[in-house]
Amino acid sequence: MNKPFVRHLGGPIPHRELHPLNPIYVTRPYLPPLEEFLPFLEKIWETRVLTNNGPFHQELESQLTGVFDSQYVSLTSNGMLALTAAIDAAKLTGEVITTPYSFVATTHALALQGLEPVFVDVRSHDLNIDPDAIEAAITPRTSAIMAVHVYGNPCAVEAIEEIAKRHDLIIIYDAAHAFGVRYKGRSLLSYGDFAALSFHATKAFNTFEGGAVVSNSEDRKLAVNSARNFGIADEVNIPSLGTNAKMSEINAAFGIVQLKHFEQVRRERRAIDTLYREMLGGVTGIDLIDIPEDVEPNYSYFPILVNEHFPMSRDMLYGVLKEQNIFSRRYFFPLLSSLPMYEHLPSAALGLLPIAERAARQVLSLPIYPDLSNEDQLRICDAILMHSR
Ligand code: T4K
Repeated sequence: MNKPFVRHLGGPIPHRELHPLNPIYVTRPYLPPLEEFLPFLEKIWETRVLTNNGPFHQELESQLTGVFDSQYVSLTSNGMLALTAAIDAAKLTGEVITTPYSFVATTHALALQGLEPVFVDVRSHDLNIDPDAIEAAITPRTSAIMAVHVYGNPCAVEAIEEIAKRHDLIIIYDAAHAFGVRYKGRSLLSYGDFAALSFHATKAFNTFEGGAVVSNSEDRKLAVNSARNFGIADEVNIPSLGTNAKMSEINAAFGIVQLKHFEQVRRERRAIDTLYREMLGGVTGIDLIDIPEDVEPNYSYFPILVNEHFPMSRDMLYGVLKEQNIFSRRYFFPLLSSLPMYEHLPSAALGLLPIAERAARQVLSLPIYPDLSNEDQLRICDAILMHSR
């Protein structure tokens, strides 16, 4: 028998041409009141400083040092180039141990720099890279560990640090999902040699497009700054290769405004996370990822795992939701190790990464964003509960 579900759509449904119910996307970017941003635009028009380490860029970098508990913050134009600049600054060679369970940017950033990703499995309780599997994959060619704080949940940072120390490896965290996350009272971004963030429109903190690298020393920050600015040292000295990964003044100014709203955004996301947990926790066939007690999350994603005890497959549920104009996403499917450019790697062989393979088959990320209405959230839960046992 179906579980009881909440009926919330009383009254006439407004006429729409394409679909009777409004579309609900996996996320919608938070935008601050436009009038807060306009004075920043006026200032840019006045000074004509558009990019190249301008005043808003410097201001946002400085404000973020407080948020990230690190003095060494370098803004970038997006998360992919934050990863690239970190890899470049770390001067990696050979093999890098990484997770197959992430967005494609993680592995592409390595491969595009001529590095060989070595995939290892994840832990079942948080889908982050398994430290025991890292240790087993180290070879004389390994130069680094590229771990991902998936959905903003902290990796096993202490264990990873201990392994890296023992084997003299660099740690780069892909922290694209981890803006504002705190672990044991400290910013999660302050762990590792480098942490690369994304400020993309779909993230908990957005600057339209944008990103940052947090490093753990002045030298590393300078190396990142050089990597994001063509490898230029000064007007006549260009000692290294580099790309253009600079953040513009418009994006930086927008970030300054957004930062004022971040705690409010976090609170609104938390309320949505709480309601999902109340309504979907305990449903047969659906597993949730628990938030550990020593973590202050940013609630940027709400993944559910649809296991074999649910009456329909994950893909069927995805389709059912879509028919009701609810656009969940399969973050992260397909598994990166199954992509055509990686499937030939020895570490990518089918069956070697069982936990990640299973998660990629089961995961569905549900809509979560500050102005997701209560009514819409109940509509999503109803649509799922209607099909549960
Ligand atoms: N590492 C990790 C672990 C990452 O997850 C990402 C990015 C990166 C690195 C690289 O960071 P960036 O270089 O992107 O800064 C999205 C994002 O484009 C991507 O940033 C993100 N991860 C990834 C997980 O998700 P798509 O292709 O799923 O996005 P899209 O365009 O389908 O957007 C999803 C929904 O969001 C739409 O259905 C509607 C809504 N949306 C989206 C955009 C862009 C809006 O309402 N407004 C918008 O402007 O990849």
